[in-house]
Amino acid sequence: MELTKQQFTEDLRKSLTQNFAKTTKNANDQEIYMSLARVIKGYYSKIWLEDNEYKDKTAAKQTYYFSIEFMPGRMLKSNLLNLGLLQTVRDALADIGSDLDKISENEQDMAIGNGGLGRLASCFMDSLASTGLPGNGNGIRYKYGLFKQRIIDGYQVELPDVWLTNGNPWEVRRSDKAVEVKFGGNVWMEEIGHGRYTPHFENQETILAVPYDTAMVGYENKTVNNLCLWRAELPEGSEVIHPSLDYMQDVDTLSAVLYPDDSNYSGRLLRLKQEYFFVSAGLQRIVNHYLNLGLPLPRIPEHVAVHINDTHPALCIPEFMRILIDEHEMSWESAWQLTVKTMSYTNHTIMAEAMEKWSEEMMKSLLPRIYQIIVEIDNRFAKEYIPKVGPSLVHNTRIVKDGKVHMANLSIIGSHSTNGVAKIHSDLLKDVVLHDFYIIFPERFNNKTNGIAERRWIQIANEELSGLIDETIGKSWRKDLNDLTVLKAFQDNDEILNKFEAVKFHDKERLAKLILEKNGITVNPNAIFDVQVKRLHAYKRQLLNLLHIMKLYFDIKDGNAENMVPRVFIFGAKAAPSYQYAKAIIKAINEVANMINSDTDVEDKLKVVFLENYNVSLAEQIIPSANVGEQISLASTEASGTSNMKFMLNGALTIGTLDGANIEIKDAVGDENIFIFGMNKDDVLEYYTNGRYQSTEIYNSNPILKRILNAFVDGSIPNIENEGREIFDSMTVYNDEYFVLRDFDSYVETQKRLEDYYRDRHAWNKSCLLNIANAARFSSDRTVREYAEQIWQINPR
Ligand code: GPV
Repeated sequence: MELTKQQFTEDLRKSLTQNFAKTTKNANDQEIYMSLARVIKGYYSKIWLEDNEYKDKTAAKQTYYFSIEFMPGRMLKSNLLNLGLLQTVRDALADIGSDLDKISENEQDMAIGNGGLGRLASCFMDSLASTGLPGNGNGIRYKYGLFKQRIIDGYQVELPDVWLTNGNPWEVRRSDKAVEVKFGGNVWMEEIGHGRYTPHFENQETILAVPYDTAMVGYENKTVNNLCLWRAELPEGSEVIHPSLDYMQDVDTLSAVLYPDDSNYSGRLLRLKQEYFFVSAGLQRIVNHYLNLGLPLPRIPEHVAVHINDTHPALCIPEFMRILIDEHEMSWESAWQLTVKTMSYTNHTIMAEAMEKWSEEMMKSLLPRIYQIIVEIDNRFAKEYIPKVGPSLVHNTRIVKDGKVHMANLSIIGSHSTNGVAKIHSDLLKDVVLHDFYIIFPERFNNKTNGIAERRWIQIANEELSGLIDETIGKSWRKDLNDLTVLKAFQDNDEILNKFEAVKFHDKERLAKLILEKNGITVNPNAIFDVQVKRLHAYKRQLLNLLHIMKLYFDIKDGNAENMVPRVFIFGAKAAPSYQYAKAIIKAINEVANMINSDTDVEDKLKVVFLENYNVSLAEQIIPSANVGEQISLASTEASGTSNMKFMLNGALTIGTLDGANIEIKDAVGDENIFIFGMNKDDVLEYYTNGRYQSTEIYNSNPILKRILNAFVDGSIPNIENEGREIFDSMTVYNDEYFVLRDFDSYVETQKRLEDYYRDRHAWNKSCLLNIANAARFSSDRTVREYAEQIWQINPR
C-alpha cells in the first residue's frame, strides 16, 4: 500500500496517545509495539473487509485448512513486508529514535504448534494469501502455546508459554460467530416415520466455542484470508443454571494447552475433546456462513473444500455427516457423497507411534453420536467393498477393529484425496504403509512435496542476502521465486561469489554475537557453522551428529587434527516433556559441549553450542548463518523435512540421507552440490524384512565407535552417568533402532569430504549459489498452487 513516512508517524503517535496516553518520547518498546501493531491492523483491515465482501459476492470456492497446530511466529514484520511497508516503517521508527528489530522482539512468538507440521500450516497460510488463493485456517486458540525450554545443568526444563498476558493485537474476537459444541451424555434413535430415524440426546455437556480471527495478509495483493482459532468458554444463559465446579474447570482446560508431543500419539481424553471441539465448531461456522449466502446445501462441494492436516481433524468426516443428516435431514447416501467430495487428507508420517487409534470405549462415551456414525461408515464400507475386493483387504483397511477407531483409515475412506509430503514419502504410502488402500482407491493417492514461505525464510530472516540478490538479478524474485534461477549465470563469477560469501560471514558474525550473549561461548565466524535444528527424536538421529563430534574431539586429543577446518556445531531442539530418551540426548549434547568448549587442547578448532528454546523467531536468526544443514534421519523415517529447504534457500549445503525432501533437493541441485551418505530406503526395508541387524557386531569391530560409545559410560564425558548408560544401551543392548552405528562410517567419510570441499572457496561458494538458485521448487507458493489445482479446485483472485 501507499504510505508516506509522515503519515505513518502521525498514525503511530495517535495510536500511542489513544492506547497508552504516551508520546514517542516516553513510550517503552512494548507500548510502541502494541501501538504499532494496532496501526498496521488498521491498515489491512480495510483490505480484509473488502476481500470478505468480494468472497461473499462471488461465492467462489474456498479452502478451510483444519489443523490442530499452527506456528506463525511473529506477525509484525511479516505483515509489514506483505503490505509493502517494511522499509517505510523501519525508516520512520529510526527517525523517532526507535529500532524496528528491537520493537519486534516485544512480540511473543505465536507458538501454538510443535514443529514441522504446525510450521507447514503457517507457511501455507502465508502462501495461500500471497498467491491470491481463498484459503483459511481453522484451529485452536491455546491459552498456553508450546512450552519454553530452559537448559539448567544441561537438562531441559519446561516453562509455560504465557503468550497472551499483554494481549494479542492481531486477533479479533467474534462473539457473534460463537457456536455450541456438545459432549457425552446418552443418545438414542427415534423413528419419525417412513423408516427414518432421528437422534435424541440427554445429559450432554455443552461448551461454547468462540472464534478469534487473525488476518492472513497476502504479499502486495488484495487478498486477506482468515485464520480462525477457537476458544472454549462457558455458555451463557438457560441451559446451564448451576454449573458445577468440575464442569467449569472442564471448559477452562479444553483450549488451555497444546499437547507438546511431536509425531507421537497421546491417547488422552482431553486431546480427543480438543480434536472434536475445533472440528465441530469450524464446520458449524462454515455451514452457517454458506447457508447465509443463500446457497443450497447439496452444492456445498462446489464452494467449500475442507482439508484434514494429519488425522487430528479426521472427525471432520463424521461431524460433517452429522450436520448434514441430523441437522439438515439429508439422506445418508447424499450426505456421504458430499462428504467425500468436500474432504481431503494429508498424511505426515509413516511412523507407527504417531498413528492415532482412539479406543472405542472412549469415543463412545465422549462422542456417542459421532461414534454411531463412524460405525455406520465402517459397516457400509465393508458391505460395499467385500464383494469388490474380498474380505482380507477390507479387514486390513477397516476403520473400527480390535476395540479401536483407526483415524488414518477413516481419513482415507471418507475423503477424495490422500497425499504424502515428499515423493519418497508418498511412494512409501502407496507401496508399503497404505498399500491395501492404494489397491482399493488408487485414484485417491497423490504427492504434494512440502514447501516454505520464502517471504519469512529469506526476505525477513535474511535482509542482507535478499538485498544482494536484488543487486545481482533485480527484485522480481521477491514475487516469483523461479526468477532465482537467473543466479546460475553467476556461478563462476568470483566477484559475485565473494559478495555472497561476505554476506554469509556477516550473518555468522551476528549469530556468533548471539551465541556469546546467550551461552557465553566465543565462536570463530571463520569456522564451518554446522547446524541441526529440529525436534529431538531418535529417528532424526541428533546422536549420530554427536558421535561424529566425539570422533573429531578424539582426533584433536590424539594430535590427528592438525589441518582440520575449525567447526562450530550448533543444535536447537525441544524434546517432548515425557520423552525420556530424547531428554537424555539433550543432556549428553550439553555435557559433551561443556567438555569440549572448556578443553584448552581444543582451542577454536571445535565448539559445540546448544541454543535453548528453539522456535520460529530463533530459527530466523540461526538458519541464515549456517554453512551446513544436518538432515540425517534414517532413510524412510522423515516424511519430508522443511528446514532442509530453509537452509538451501539461505545458501547452506546439506549433509543428509536419501530421505524426505533431501532426495528432491539433490535432484534440484545435482550430486556435486549436496553431501549424501548412508543407507537408502531399500537398504533399510531390507533390514526390516530379513531382521539381520546386529549393532553389537559393529560396536565390537569398529574401534573408533567403541571408544566413543565407551566414553558415554566410563566417565570420560562427565555428569551423564544415567543418560550415558541409557544411550549406550540403546546402541547396543536394544540394537540401535535407527541404525546410527550402521551409518556412522559413511557419515564420517562424508563429513571429511565436506571439510575438504570447504577449503576450496570457489567450489564451495559456487555450490551455495546453486543451492539458492534452485530453491524455487521448494516454495510453499508452488505447493499450495498444486493443492489448489489438483485437490481443492480453488482459483486465485
Ligand atoms: I505426524 N510432522 C510433525 O512435525 N509433527 C507430527 O505430528 C507429524 C509429522 C512432520 C514430519 O515429521 C516432517 O517430516 C514433515 O516435514 C512435516 O511434518 C510437515 O509435513
